[in-house]
Amino acid sequence: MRKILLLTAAAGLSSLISGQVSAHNTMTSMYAPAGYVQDLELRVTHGCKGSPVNEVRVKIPEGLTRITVDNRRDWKVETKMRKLDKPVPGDGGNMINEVVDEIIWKDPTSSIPAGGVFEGFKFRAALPKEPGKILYFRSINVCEQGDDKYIDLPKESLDANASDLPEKLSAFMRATPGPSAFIILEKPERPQYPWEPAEPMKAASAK
Ligand SMILES: [Cu+2]
Repeated sequence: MRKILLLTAAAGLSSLISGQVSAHNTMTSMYAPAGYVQDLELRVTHGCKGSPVNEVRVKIPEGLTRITVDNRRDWKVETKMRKLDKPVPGDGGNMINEVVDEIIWKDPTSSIPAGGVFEGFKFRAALPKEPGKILYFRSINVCEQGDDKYIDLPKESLDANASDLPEKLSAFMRATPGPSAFIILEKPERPQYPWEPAEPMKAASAK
C-alpha cells in the first residue's frame, strides 16, 4: 500500500517536471506545413469523468478549405457547411462558395471507453499559406453522461515564432480545463507533391 502511494506521488511529480500539460482532446500531430493539403487527426484521449464518449464534434477554423472526412464504418459522419464571404479557388479551377464548418461523428457501433484508450478522428484540409500561424480546433465530446468542451482559446494571440512560445502555450493549456486543440503551421521544406516546382525560398518566406 505504502509502495503504491509512493509510486503514485512519484508519477505525479515526474509529470509536473516533464511539463505534461494535457490529457485532453489534442491534434495527433501539432505541426503541419503551411499551404499543404494535409491529413489531420483529432485525438480523443478519455471520456467525461468516467463516462464513455458517444459523439465527437470539431469546428473547422477559418482559412481552411477543401475539407474532406475519412470514411468510417463505425461512426455516422455529418458535416455542417458555412458560406464564405468571398469565394476562393478550389480544385480544378472552380470556385468554392462554402466550406465545411463543423464535422460530427455520432451514433458509433460502440462508444469510446471512458479511459485507457484513445481514438483518432481524421479529416483532410487545405491549410493557409501562413507559416507561424496557429490554428485552433475547438471540439466537444458528448458522453453517455455529460460532455467535455475543449473550446477555450488563449486570451492573447500567440506568435509561433516568439521564443517564449513554449511558456505561453503551456500557460494557455493550464489556464483552463478546456483548451482547444491546435496545430502550428511551419514553412514547408519542399512542395507537397514531387511533381510541383520548388518555390524560390525568398518568395515562400515573403508570403
Ligand atoms: Cu482531458
